[in-house]
This record gives sequence, C-alpha cells and structure tokens, in this order.
Amino acid sequence: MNRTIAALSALAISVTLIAPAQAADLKLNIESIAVTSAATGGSGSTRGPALTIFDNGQVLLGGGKSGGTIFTFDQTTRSLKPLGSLIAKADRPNDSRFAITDIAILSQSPTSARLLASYPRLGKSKGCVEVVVDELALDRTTNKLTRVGTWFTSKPCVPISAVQHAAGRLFAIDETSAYLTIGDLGYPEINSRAKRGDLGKTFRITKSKTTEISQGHRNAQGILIDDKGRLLLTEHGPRGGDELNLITQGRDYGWPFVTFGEPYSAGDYVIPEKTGTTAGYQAPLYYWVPSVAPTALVQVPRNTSSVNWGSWAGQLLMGTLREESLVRINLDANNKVRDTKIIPVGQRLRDMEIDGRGRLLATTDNGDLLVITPRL
Ligand SMILES: [Ca+2]
Repeated sequence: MNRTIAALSALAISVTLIAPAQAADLKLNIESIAVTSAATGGSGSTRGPALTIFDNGQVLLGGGKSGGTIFTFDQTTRSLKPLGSLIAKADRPNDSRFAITDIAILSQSPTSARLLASYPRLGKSKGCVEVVVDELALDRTTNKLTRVGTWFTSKPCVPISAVQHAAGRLFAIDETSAYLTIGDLGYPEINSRAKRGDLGKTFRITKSKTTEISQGHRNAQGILIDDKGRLLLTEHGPRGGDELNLITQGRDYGWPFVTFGEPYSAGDYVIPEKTGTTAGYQAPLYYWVPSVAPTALVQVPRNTSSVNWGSWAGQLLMGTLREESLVRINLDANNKVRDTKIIPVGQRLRDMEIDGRGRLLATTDNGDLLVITPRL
C-alpha cells in the first residue's frame, strides 16, 4: 500500500516536470500601413526603416531614398514627412545597407526632444566604412531637426564588405546615456583582438565617454534592458548560431572564434575556428540552428496598459528577417529559456518597438509599418 502511494506521488512529480507551463499562443491582429518612402532602396534588397515612438504615439522612421532621412509619421492622419537627413550624399554609395540603423529617444517633452541616431557611412578615405552615432535636437513645434554633435565613430574604418553587419542598435538608458551595438562589418581581421578595435562589441555611450561592455558579437540587431534589469542582446550567427545573450560587463561572447553556426564558404571574410560550441567563451542563453536572422528585441508589456497581452505579458519578442516572423521567447527569472515559438507574420521585420499604449509596432523591408495587437 505504501509502495503504491509512493509510486503514485513519483508519477505526479514526473508529470509536473514534463509539462512545464507553456504559454498558449495568441492570435494576432496585424494592421499594415504603407510607409514606402521611408524604406531604403538602391543596390541590394530594400531595407525597412529604423523605428522609434514618442509617448504620444508620434512615430519616427529612419531611412528613405537617401538612407539618412528621419521622417515623422502621424498615426492619426497617416501623414509621413521628412524632418532632415544625416548622411551626406558623398558619404554613402547608392546601397540600401547604408541606412540609419536605429533611432533612440533620450528625452521628450510636448515641444522638444533629444535623440540619438546611428548609421554606417564612408570614412574620410571613402573606401572604408565606419558607424556613427549623432545626438539630435528636435523642435516638436516647428519640426526642426538639428545635429547637436557626434557621440561615437567606430574604429577602425574598414573596407566595404558586410555593411549589413553594422548592427548600430541603440537602447536609451536615461537622458544622457545609451547602450550601442557595433557589428563586425565583415572585417577580415576581426579575429585579431589587436586590430578589431570597436568592432563586434557593445558599449555604454554618453556625449563624452565610451565604456566597452562586451565583445565577440557578430551582428547584434536587438538590445534591451528588460523589466528585471537584464541587458539582453540578439545577434546573427553565420548559417545558424543566431543567439540570445545575457550581457555581463567584460565578457567575450566568442565571435569569430566559436559559434553554433557554420562558415558560408572557404572564401568568407573570416572562418570560425570552432563550430558547434561556445566552449571557453560566454555561452548564449539560447541559440537557433538553422538561422532565423534576428532583428529587434522587445519585451511584451505586463497587463497594465490598454492592451491585454494575456499569457504573453512580460515575454520577449524577437523580429526576424529570414523567417518573416516573430519569435516569442519565454525567459524565466533564472535566465532559462522555458520555451520559444516562431509566429509567422509574412514579412521581413526590420525594427520593432512597443508604443505607449502597449501595442507592438514593426517596420518591414516591404516598406510597411505593422501595428500588432493580440486578438483575445
Ligand atoms: Ca528602434
């Protein structure tokens, strides 16, 4: 009798263990608004604009035909207006990879705002690429946009190769500082710690000070401090090995020495030394093989806003290019990924933000702005 009870309770425990609480997946309402002139064409595929949103719902988009134009988009009137351009015509080829990579809001009032914008441009010798972060002032009454100064210029300036590995993603920490990701830019000497300088790293930047946080990143297109205070980063691996990383100051995340991905070919700009492992380096929290090509990372708001995200509240959403989907990531308080799910959207998602009402906004490489809410 005792044995039966023991067996039953063991069974009950094992049932609990093999059935972790899986969040049921929501159905989504996706409204698509054409913002075509904010996308960047030219040689190469069209690239969707960078995106940021003010508290009152006003949207800023970065890109356009010049690659460097910041637009304001009014969600009520659906009007899209250029505010100004950051990249001089001589500082970029007609190539969609030379486009604003992100915009962040440092501070905002009804009449003014301070912004950061990042972009790759040609360096002084014109044969090389650097990633720049400018501080901008916006007069929200007159729509006048002014460059206040430059906070950051990546070094070394490297030959034009994988400019899509610029990264250049921003996350505003407060009114005077932000996190910044710099990709490897396809630099053939990225495996030299002495030569790679700022490439493949994350930084905390202010107007006058740059602090290196971590290194060994290939192309980090998502960066976020979540509501538990964790600095999280998503990055592209080569042919697999896309990663979700928890960033700790001083750590090396391994690129190009180790990866769960595979080299493209023997002629690629760098060949990883070891594949299928990150041994000896900081391991990712999670990785995807095959690649999904991750872009922006956001946290679904807790259910205090006007949108009720149900079981998704507090979870992470990652946009993807290749998979044309959202990836929902359930990361628990112990930094363990409990489950992930790929949710098809049918468009390449370039940038994503949560707006003040708790809705998810995303830009796509088709030149659309998607407004995504749960269908409960
Ligand atoms: Ca953004």
